[in-house]
Amino acid sequence: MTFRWFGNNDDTVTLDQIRQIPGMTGVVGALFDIPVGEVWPIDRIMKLKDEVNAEGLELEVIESVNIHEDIKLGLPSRERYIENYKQTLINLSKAGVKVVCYNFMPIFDWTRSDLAKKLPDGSNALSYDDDIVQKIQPNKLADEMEKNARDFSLPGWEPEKLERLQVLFDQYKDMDGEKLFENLEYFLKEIIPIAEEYDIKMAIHPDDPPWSIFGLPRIVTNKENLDRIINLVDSSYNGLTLCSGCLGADPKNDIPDMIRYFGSKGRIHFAHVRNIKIHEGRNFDESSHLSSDGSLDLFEIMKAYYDIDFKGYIRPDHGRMIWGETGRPGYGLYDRALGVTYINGLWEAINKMGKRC
Ligand code: DNO
Repeated sequence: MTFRWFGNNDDTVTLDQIRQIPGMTGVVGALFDIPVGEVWPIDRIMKLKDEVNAEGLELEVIESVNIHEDIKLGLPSRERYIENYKQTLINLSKAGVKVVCYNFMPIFDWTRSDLAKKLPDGSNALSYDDDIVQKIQPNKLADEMEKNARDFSLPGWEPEKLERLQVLFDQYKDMDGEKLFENLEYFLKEIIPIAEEYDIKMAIHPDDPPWSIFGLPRIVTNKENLDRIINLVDSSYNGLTLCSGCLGADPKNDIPDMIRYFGSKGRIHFAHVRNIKIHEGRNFDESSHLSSDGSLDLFEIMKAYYDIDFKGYIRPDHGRMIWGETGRPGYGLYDRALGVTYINGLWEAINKMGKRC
């Protein structure tokens, strides 16, 4: 069981608090200040590892080593960024990292229309309203996300990228899903041999939300495409971060079925477990983890992980802000800690009651 942590200078949650969450064994971290595309220096990685280890926690999962846009665009300059990526993987392996989560979303990472929507119980949560997102100018949405991020820089929404939005949109003008698949294949064919050699499992994160926004293609969206991705390079090192909340935003995605399917192939290396409440159309709020609060059945999800005898890393995903907590949107302490306890409770009950099917 792991918990995402943004580092001493950029998180309201401390390692000390994290290790007091029952059942917690590790932190999911990253070097957030290294510009996308540059090599992560070994001494910085070791420093982070030492900090985490000093609190009795492991640092075996990195989320994310982000992919430079030139790789997604398939530009000739991708070669340099791919070489840097390989070196980063080698450096991470020297620090004992086992899984690297990454995504392949053009320009934008996860997208929400409201970072603090007030829910009926007085808590607030991340929320997505497709009518707003599809109508707003991308730079306006980016400005609003930045403004509402409470002075935290949101991963995937790096200011240097947002400054170049127009240029990036022009570069993506002729990009479609097929070309993006080709560029992902090129990247994986370069990276996976290194991942194998250095024993680092690559775990692609689904697109959030799992459909096209602002006319940009998105391909990590459903079972068929995930299957295609793991077959681009047929290696167990080419695997998935199975994020229930991202994929679950599309009701056509049957999450327990996907867990069984990809899990039985040994391709799920990292499980993100969270719930969402889907409203009309493509609108949803991030609810608490509890099944009855959202649209996903967390019992069925954990049962599927049990059935595949899941041995990978898991973390609660985003949480609401509750009990007056303020902090990084989606990443407060309390609701995520409740999520951990609930996930662990489900697991214990399933384990003690259960027979695998
Ligand atoms: C948002 C996260 C994403 C995720 C990346 C993985 O909170 O789920 O930013 O870390 O997409 O590369």
